[in-house]
Amino acid sequence: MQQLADQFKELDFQSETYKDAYSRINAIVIEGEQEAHENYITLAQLLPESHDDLIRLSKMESRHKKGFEACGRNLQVTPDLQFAKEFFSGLHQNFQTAAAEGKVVTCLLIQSLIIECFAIAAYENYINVADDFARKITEGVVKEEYSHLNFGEVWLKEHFTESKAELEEANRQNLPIVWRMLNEVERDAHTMAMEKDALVEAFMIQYGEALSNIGFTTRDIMRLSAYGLIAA
Ligand code: PL3
Ligand code: FE2
Ligand code: FE2
Repeated sequence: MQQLADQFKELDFQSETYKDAYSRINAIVIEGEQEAHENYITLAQLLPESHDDLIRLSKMESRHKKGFEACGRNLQVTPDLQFAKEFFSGLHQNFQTAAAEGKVVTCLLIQSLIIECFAIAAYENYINVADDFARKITEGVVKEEYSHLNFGEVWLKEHFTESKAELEEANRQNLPIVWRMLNEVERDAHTMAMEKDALVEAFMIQYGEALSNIGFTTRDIMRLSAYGLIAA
Protein backbone atom coordinates (compact mmCIF):
# COMPACT_ATOMS: atom_id res chain seq x y z
CA MET A 1 0.00 0.00 0.00
CA GLN A 2 2.73 2.44 1.02
CA GLN A 3 4.60 1.44 -2.10
CA LEU A 4 1.55 2.24 -4.19
CA ALA A 5 1.17 5.60 -2.47
CA ASP A 6 4.83 6.48 -3.13
CA GLN A 7 4.57 5.51 -6.76
CA PHE A 8 1.37 7.45 -7.14
CA LYS A 9 2.87 10.58 -5.65
CA GLU A 10 5.53 10.52 -8.35
CA LEU A 11 3.04 10.22 -11.22
CA ASP A 12 3.11 13.37 -13.28
CA PHE A 13 0.12 13.32 -15.62
CA GLN A 14 1.61 16.19 -17.63
CA SER A 15 5.03 14.60 -18.22
CA GLU A 16 5.93 13.56 -21.76
CA THR A 17 6.59 10.01 -20.53
CA TYR A 18 3.12 9.67 -19.05
CA LYS A 19 1.43 11.28 -22.04
CA ASP A 20 3.30 9.05 -24.48
CA ALA A 21 2.10 5.91 -22.67
CA TYR A 22 -1.37 7.42 -22.39
CA SER A 23 -1.57 7.98 -26.16
CA ARG A 24 -1.55 4.18 -26.62
CA ILE A 25 -3.50 3.05 -23.55
CA ASN A 26 -6.20 5.69 -24.10
CA ALA A 27 -6.45 4.64 -27.77
CA ILE A 28 -6.78 0.98 -26.76
CA VAL A 29 -9.65 1.80 -24.45
CA ILE A 30 -11.37 4.01 -27.06
CA GLU A 31 -10.98 1.30 -29.71
CA GLY A 32 -12.12 -1.37 -27.20
CA GLU A 33 -15.31 0.57 -26.50
CA GLN A 34 -15.88 1.05 -30.24
CA GLU A 35 -15.40 -2.69 -30.88
CA ALA A 36 -17.78 -3.45 -28.01
CA HIS A 37 -20.36 -1.05 -29.48
CA GLU A 38 -20.22 -2.80 -32.87
CA ASN A 39 -20.13 -6.29 -31.34
CA TYR A 40 -23.36 -5.69 -29.39
CA ILE A 41 -25.09 -4.49 -32.55
CA THR A 42 -24.01 -7.71 -34.27
CA LEU A 43 -25.16 -9.74 -31.27
CA ALA A 44 -28.54 -7.97 -31.40
CA GLN A 45 -28.95 -9.31 -34.94
CA LEU A 46 -27.90 -12.81 -33.91
CA LEU A 47 -30.20 -12.88 -30.85
CA PRO A 48 -33.55 -11.37 -31.87
CA GLU A 49 -35.13 -12.32 -28.51
CA SER A 50 -32.60 -10.07 -26.72
CA HIS A 51 -32.45 -7.46 -29.47
CA ASP A 52 -33.53 -4.44 -27.41
CA ASP A 53 -31.30 -5.27 -24.42
CA LEU A 54 -28.30 -5.66 -26.68
CA ILE A 55 -28.94 -2.38 -28.48
CA ARG A 56 -29.11 -0.75 -25.05
CA LEU A 57 -25.68 -2.22 -24.22
CA SER A 58 -24.27 -1.03 -27.56
CA LYS A 59 -25.39 2.52 -26.75
CA MET A 60 -23.69 2.36 -23.34
CA GLU A 61 -20.48 1.39 -25.14
CA SER A 62 -20.59 4.51 -27.33
CA ARG A 63 -21.02 6.62 -24.20
CA HIS A 64 -18.01 4.88 -22.66
CA LYS A 65 -16.03 5.69 -25.79
CA LYS A 66 -16.98 9.38 -25.54
CA GLY A 67 -16.00 9.41 -21.87
CA PHE A 68 -12.52 8.07 -22.58
CA GLU A 69 -12.06 10.43 -25.52
CA ALA A 70 -12.71 13.25 -23.04
CA CYS A 71 -10.04 11.77 -20.71
CA GLY A 72 -7.48 11.99 -23.52
CA ARG A 73 -8.48 15.55 -24.42
CA ASN A 74 -8.28 16.52 -20.76
CA LEU A 75 -4.59 15.52 -20.71
CA GLN A 76 -4.01 17.00 -24.19
CA VAL A 77 -3.11 13.58 -25.55
CA THR A 78 -3.80 12.41 -29.11
CA PRO A 79 -4.76 8.72 -29.05
CA ASP A 80 -2.78 6.42 -31.35
CA LEU A 81 -5.80 4.78 -32.92
CA GLN A 82 -3.83 2.90 -35.56
CA PHE A 83 -1.86 1.14 -32.83
CA ALA A 84 -5.09 0.32 -31.01
CA LYS A 85 -6.73 -1.20 -34.11
CA GLU A 86 -3.80 -3.56 -34.49
CA PHE A 87 -3.91 -4.33 -30.78
CA PHE A 88 -7.52 -5.53 -31.12
CA SER A 89 -7.17 -7.21 -34.50
CA GLY A 90 -6.94 -10.80 -33.18
CA LEU A 91 -10.15 -10.67 -31.16
CA HIS A 92 -11.77 -8.53 -33.88
CA GLN A 93 -11.03 -11.12 -36.57
CA ASN A 94 -12.20 -14.05 -34.44
CA PHE A 95 -15.44 -12.25 -33.56
CA GLN A 96 -16.15 -11.43 -37.23
CA THR A 97 -15.50 -15.00 -38.34
CA ALA A 98 -17.74 -16.42 -35.60
CA ALA A 99 -20.52 -13.93 -36.39
CA ALA A 100 -20.39 -14.82 -40.10
CA GLU A 101 -20.84 -18.49 -39.14
CA GLY A 102 -23.69 -17.63 -36.76
CA LYS A 103 -21.67 -18.88 -33.77
CA VAL A 104 -23.39 -16.81 -31.13
CA VAL A 105 -21.77 -18.68 -28.21
CA THR A 106 -18.29 -17.80 -29.49
CA CYS A 107 -19.34 -14.18 -30.05
CA LEU A 108 -20.67 -13.97 -26.48
CA LEU A 109 -17.49 -15.51 -25.06
CA ILE A 110 -15.29 -13.02 -26.93
CA GLN A 111 -17.33 -9.90 -26.15
CA SER A 112 -19.27 -10.45 -22.94
CA LEU A 113 -16.75 -12.61 -21.12
CA ILE A 114 -13.23 -11.95 -22.43
CA ILE A 115 -13.45 -8.29 -23.47
CA GLU A 116 -15.64 -7.28 -20.52
CA CYS A 117 -13.39 -9.09 -17.99
CA PHE A 118 -10.36 -7.44 -19.59
CA ALA A 119 -12.07 -4.05 -19.31
CA ILE A 120 -13.08 -4.63 -15.68
CA ALA A 121 -9.55 -5.74 -14.74
CA ALA A 122 -8.02 -2.71 -16.47
CA TYR A 123 -10.53 -0.15 -15.17
CA GLU A 124 -10.51 -1.39 -11.55
CA ASN A 125 -6.72 -1.04 -11.56
CA TYR A 126 -6.76 2.30 -13.35
CA ILE A 127 -9.18 3.85 -10.84
CA ASN A 128 -6.45 3.63 -8.17
CA VAL A 129 -3.89 5.59 -10.20
CA ALA A 130 -5.93 7.81 -12.56
CA ASP A 131 -6.10 11.59 -12.62
CA ASP A 132 -9.24 12.97 -10.93
CA PHE A 133 -11.11 13.61 -14.17
CA ALA A 134 -10.45 10.14 -15.59
CA ARG A 135 -11.15 8.42 -12.28
CA LYS A 136 -14.70 9.79 -12.09
CA ILE A 137 -15.42 8.73 -15.66
CA THR A 138 -13.90 5.28 -15.19
CA GLU A 139 -15.87 4.65 -11.99
CA GLY A 140 -19.12 5.26 -13.88
CA VAL A 141 -18.02 3.06 -16.79
CA VAL A 142 -16.85 0.06 -14.78
CA LYS A 143 -20.25 -0.28 -13.03
CA GLU A 144 -21.85 -0.75 -16.44
CA GLU A 145 -19.21 -3.24 -17.58
CA TYR A 146 -20.30 -5.57 -14.76
CA SER A 147 -23.81 -5.51 -16.20
CA HIS A 148 -22.44 -6.41 -19.66
CA LEU A 149 -20.54 -9.34 -18.19
CA ASN A 150 -23.72 -10.34 -16.42
CA PHE A 151 -25.67 -10.41 -19.69
CA GLY A 152 -23.23 -12.97 -21.11
CA GLU A 153 -23.22 -15.04 -17.92
CA VAL A 154 -27.00 -15.25 -17.72
CA TRP A 155 -27.45 -16.18 -21.39
CA LEU A 156 -24.69 -18.80 -21.34
CA LYS A 157 -25.92 -20.27 -18.05
CA GLU A 158 -29.39 -20.71 -19.55
CA HIS A 159 -27.88 -22.46 -22.59
CA PHE A 160 -24.99 -24.15 -20.80
CA THR A 161 -25.41 -27.77 -21.88
CA GLU A 162 -25.62 -27.06 -25.58
CA SER A 163 -22.94 -24.32 -25.43
CA LYS A 164 -20.27 -26.12 -23.42
CA ALA A 165 -18.25 -27.62 -26.28
CA GLU A 166 -18.26 -24.37 -28.27
CA LEU A 167 -17.24 -22.37 -25.18
CA GLU A 168 -14.26 -24.68 -24.63
CA GLU A 169 -13.15 -24.29 -28.24
CA ALA A 170 -13.64 -20.50 -28.20
CA ASN A 171 -11.73 -20.22 -24.92
CA ARG A 172 -8.86 -22.20 -26.38
CA GLN A 173 -8.68 -19.92 -29.41
CA ASN A 174 -9.08 -16.60 -27.66
CA LEU A 175 -7.50 -16.76 -24.21
CA PRO A 176 -3.93 -16.91 -25.61
CA ILE A 177 -4.70 -13.66 -27.48
CA VAL A 178 -5.50 -11.98 -24.15
CA TRP A 179 -2.07 -12.90 -22.75
CA ARG A 180 -0.40 -11.51 -25.86
CA MET A 181 -2.40 -8.30 -25.47
CA LEU A 182 -1.37 -8.02 -21.82
CA ASN A 183 2.28 -8.45 -22.77
CA GLU A 184 1.92 -5.70 -25.34
CA VAL A 185 0.61 -3.18 -22.79
CA GLU A 186 2.85 -4.19 -19.90
CA ARG A 187 5.37 -1.39 -20.42
CA ASP A 188 2.87 1.45 -20.93
CA ALA A 189 0.69 0.20 -18.07
CA HIS A 190 3.78 0.27 -15.83
CA THR A 191 4.47 3.88 -16.82
CA MET A 192 0.93 4.64 -15.65
CA ALA A 193 1.58 2.79 -12.34
CA MET A 194 -0.35 -0.37 -13.24
CA GLU A 195 1.46 -3.69 -12.91
CA LYS A 196 0.93 -6.62 -15.24
CA ASP A 197 0.64 -9.06 -12.31
CA ALA A 198 -2.27 -7.08 -10.88
CA LEU A 199 -3.99 -6.94 -14.29
CA VAL A 200 -3.56 -10.70 -14.82
CA GLU A 201 -4.84 -11.44 -11.33
CA ALA A 202 -7.90 -9.21 -11.72
CA PHE A 203 -8.65 -10.70 -15.12
CA MET A 204 -8.40 -14.29 -13.91
CA ILE A 205 -10.61 -13.62 -10.90
CA GLN A 206 -13.36 -12.08 -13.08
CA TYR A 207 -13.08 -14.66 -15.84
CA GLY A 208 -12.94 -17.62 -13.44
CA GLU A 209 -15.95 -16.30 -11.53
CA ALA A 210 -17.86 -15.84 -14.79
CA LEU A 211 -17.11 -19.41 -15.90
CA SER A 212 -18.26 -20.65 -12.50
CA ASN A 213 -21.52 -18.66 -12.69
CA ILE A 214 -22.21 -20.14 -16.12
CA GLY A 215 -21.89 -23.68 -14.77
CA PHE A 216 -18.30 -24.85 -15.19
CA THR A 217 -16.78 -26.85 -12.32
CA THR A 218 -13.57 -25.79 -10.56
CA ARG A 219 -11.78 -28.57 -12.41
CA ASP A 220 -13.06 -27.26 -15.77
CA ILE A 221 -12.05 -23.71 -14.86
CA MET A 222 -8.47 -24.77 -14.05
CA ARG A 223 -8.24 -26.56 -17.37
CA LEU A 224 -9.77 -23.68 -19.35
CA SER A 225 -7.49 -21.12 -17.68
CA ALA A 226 -4.38 -23.17 -18.38
CA TYR A 227 -4.88 -22.93 -22.16
CA GLY A 228 -3.99 -19.29 -22.25
CA LEU A 229 -0.84 -19.88 -20.26
CA ILE A 230 0.36 -22.84 -22.31
CA ALA A 231 -0.04 -21.09 -25.65
CA ALA A 232 1.36 -17.76 -24.44
C1 PL3 B 1 -15.88 -3.07 -23.09
O1 PL3 B 1 -16.98 -2.39 -22.72
C2 PL3 B 1 -14.71 -2.18 -23.31
C3 PL3 B 1 -13.47 -2.87 -23.70
C4 PL3 B 1 -12.24 -2.10 -23.41
C5 PL3 B 1 -11.06 -2.98 -23.21
C6 PL3 B 1 -9.95 -2.26 -22.58
C7 PL3 B 1 -8.74 -3.10 -22.36
C8 PL3 B 1 -7.67 -2.28 -21.79
C9 PL3 B 1 -6.35 -2.95 -21.65
C10 PL3 B 1 -5.29 -2.00 -21.22
C11 PL3 B 1 -4.71 -2.28 -19.89
C12 PL3 B 1 -4.17 -1.11 -19.22
C13 PL3 B 1 -5.11 -0.38 -18.31
C14 PL3 B 1 -5.86 0.73 -18.95
C15 PL3 B 1 -6.74 1.49 -18.04
C16 PL3 B 1 -7.56 2.55 -18.68
FE1 FE2 C 1 -17.70 -0.32 -22.19
FE1 FE2 D 1 -18.93 -3.29 -21.93
